Amino acid sequence: MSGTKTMKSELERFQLQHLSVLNDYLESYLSNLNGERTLKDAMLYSVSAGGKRIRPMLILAICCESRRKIDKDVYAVAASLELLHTYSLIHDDLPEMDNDDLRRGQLTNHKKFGQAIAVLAGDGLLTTAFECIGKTNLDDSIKATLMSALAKAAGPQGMVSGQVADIQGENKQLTLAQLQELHQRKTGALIDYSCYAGGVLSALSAAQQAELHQFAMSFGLAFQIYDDILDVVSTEKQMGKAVHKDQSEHKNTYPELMGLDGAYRQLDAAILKAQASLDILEKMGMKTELLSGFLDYFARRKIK
Ligand code: GRG
Repeated sequence: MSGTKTMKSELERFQLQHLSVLNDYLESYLSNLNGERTLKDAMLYSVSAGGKRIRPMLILAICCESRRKIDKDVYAVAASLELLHTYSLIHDDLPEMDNDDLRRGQLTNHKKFGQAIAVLAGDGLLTTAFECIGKTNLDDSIKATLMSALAKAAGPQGMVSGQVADIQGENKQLTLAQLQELHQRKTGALIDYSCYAGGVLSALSAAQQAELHQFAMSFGLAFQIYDDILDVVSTEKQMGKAVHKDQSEHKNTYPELMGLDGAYRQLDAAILKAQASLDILEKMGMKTELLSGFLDYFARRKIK
């Protein structure tokens, strides 16, 4: 394997190549919908507000590492995931949920458009995500596989249940096992779907998919722990959203449960586990430089 610096620049080069195409795809897809102007504006507002695009980039990266051509259908599947993820952020920010004013460095959707339109913009993004997959030229069996997996990851067996567990867990001390289960659903399920979808599009073997799933679980866990840590150690300007909320709202987080040092240790362990899965995938014939570069996302982990 090459050194971290090369791996990172490889991912940066990859992002440079694909990010603007993905963003153009998202904007033109939403702009061309035959719907109410205000609704489309609200959907476009949050999708175009920035965002790291980690989930769609995982799909594109897995296709590239598996030597699957990144064509319009791959962009469509990647874009559909970003549409759905953006819905979850809009609804998460609502007063009845996390009640946030800022997201991606801009006013949250309901602050800009009002609560009713924000709920409907989220509904619109969630539903059109599936239409976006349906419109591809992929085989019907692949479309059905992707749609079922996305519905499972995002719905009551995944993210929605995670969100419910999060709300019901407020002001209660969860055990580490309960916290892990909550995070696996709320954050991990969509990251797992990203890897699965990349694998389906690339026609990976069952063994490769199984190891990619292990990578996704570790990466998703690291992602959530890091998000919890950033809430403690970073500023609103750095994050583009309110910080230090978890403690004041008695949320269940890694730093709350085991202190900042304990959270950093868990983060390091999850990163090592993710890298170990990549080493196995490499032995199975997949390239892994780009996926390894995703682990550099946690490079700021020594901020204290
Ligand atoms: C409303 C059903 C429903 C679910 C909401 C996504 C979510 C579930 C809640 C967001 C709360 C949160 C901060 C979760 C931690 C990890 C996470 C999903 C962060 C946001 O994702 P990023 O960092 O955001 O990829 P960007 O803006 O870069 O896309």
